Amino acid sequence: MPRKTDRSRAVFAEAQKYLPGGVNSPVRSFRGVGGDPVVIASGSGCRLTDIDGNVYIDYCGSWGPLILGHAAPEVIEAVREAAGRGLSYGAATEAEVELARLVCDSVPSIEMVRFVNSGTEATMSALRLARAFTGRSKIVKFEGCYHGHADGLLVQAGSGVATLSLPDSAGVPPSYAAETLVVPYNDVAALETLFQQRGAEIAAVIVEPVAANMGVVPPAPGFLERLRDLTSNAGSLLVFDEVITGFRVGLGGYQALCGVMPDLTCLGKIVGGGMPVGAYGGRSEIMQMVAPLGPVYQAGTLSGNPLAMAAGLATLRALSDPGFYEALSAKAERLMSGLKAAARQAGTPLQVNRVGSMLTAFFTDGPVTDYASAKRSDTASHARFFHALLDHGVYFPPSQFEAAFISAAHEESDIEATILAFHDAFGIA
Ligand code: HOZ
Repeated sequence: MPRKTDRSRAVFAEAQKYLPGGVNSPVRSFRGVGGDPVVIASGSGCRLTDIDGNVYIDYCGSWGPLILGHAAPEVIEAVREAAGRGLSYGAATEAEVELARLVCDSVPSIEMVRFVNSGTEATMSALRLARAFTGRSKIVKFEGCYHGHADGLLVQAGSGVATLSLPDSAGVPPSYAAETLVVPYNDVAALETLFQQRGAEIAAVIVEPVAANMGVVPPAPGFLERLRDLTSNAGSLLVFDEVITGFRVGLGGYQALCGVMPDLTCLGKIVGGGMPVGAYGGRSEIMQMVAPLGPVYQAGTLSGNPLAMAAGLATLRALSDPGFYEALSAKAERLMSGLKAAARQAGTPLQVNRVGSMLTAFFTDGPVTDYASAKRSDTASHARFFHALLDHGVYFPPSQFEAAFISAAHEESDIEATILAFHDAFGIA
């Protein structure tokens, strides 16, 4: 039976009168896959329900934060309890100290942390700090990595910018963009050349230690280690953007897995348990330059918001359950092998990149190791696959250049049901 979409379509038509593109964040508009977006009524566990009553097994997970699934009872209860005591004070709270302690205890390189309201704020502020600390202005980023939408970081960016095939953003003064130097991800030779030529000008290199905004692309062996050496030798800071990988691949983020310690780390998504939160932190010596201790100004009315801190605390506490990450990875591995087997049986060229509980299926026959190879993916095939999954009750991120996420709320039976949907989507049922 075809899905009912009347109400979603009507609401989206109305949305387009008032919201640019009908959305508050571009990739939600389905422009990368065509068709009208599904308008969501509610989420529970691993399922989303749209306003027409269709139910989907969800692998978008609000783009990463919902590692415990939708409306996880312990998170909702914590937020309810906090809300009963007021929504915001714009003043110090105990909860923000508890969450800060938990972050510093969990993420190896973070000695001090500042909470902000989004990943964009975290990266923007971390780079201001890096510039102040080094007294230099150039920033290095990698093609296809996405670090939020601050001016100067929207240069060859991934995520929605890649989904919409925008070269870069309009409205960024060329003088800002000129402060950003761009290198292909995983390209050690290009990095070495850049540092040889301009090392003394570079304040910081910002990198997603596992790229996830061009789809999931793991770092090549030795890439992050070499990056650490080059930045240390040049007196530049290394900034890990762990907005996606933080608390996703393990309690200590990807740095704890790979053993490469950045100077600064940016967090978001899971640290806020589904509420709007970002954070940046690192060595005390650097963090002490942030106002009011030091001269780097950064502030926010809702920073450290009590509801957000409550959601973050409840989420992070659940992650230390023994075997939590192993169970997530096992489910992701099963999903990936089912997906690969279905594609093989259908004769569809497909590469699946997976790190822990995040994965991307690229419709291409060559390995995907950087932005250039990610862009070789056949986005028309991806779009057909996405819509076929939707029709079979599975919601994947509506873009080729994003990660799918498995949560603790996905049961084995949900994974098996999804694999059946893959068979249907590839026409081999
Ligand atoms: N930049 C987010 C994904 N990497 C998209 C956020 C959203 O549209 O909600």
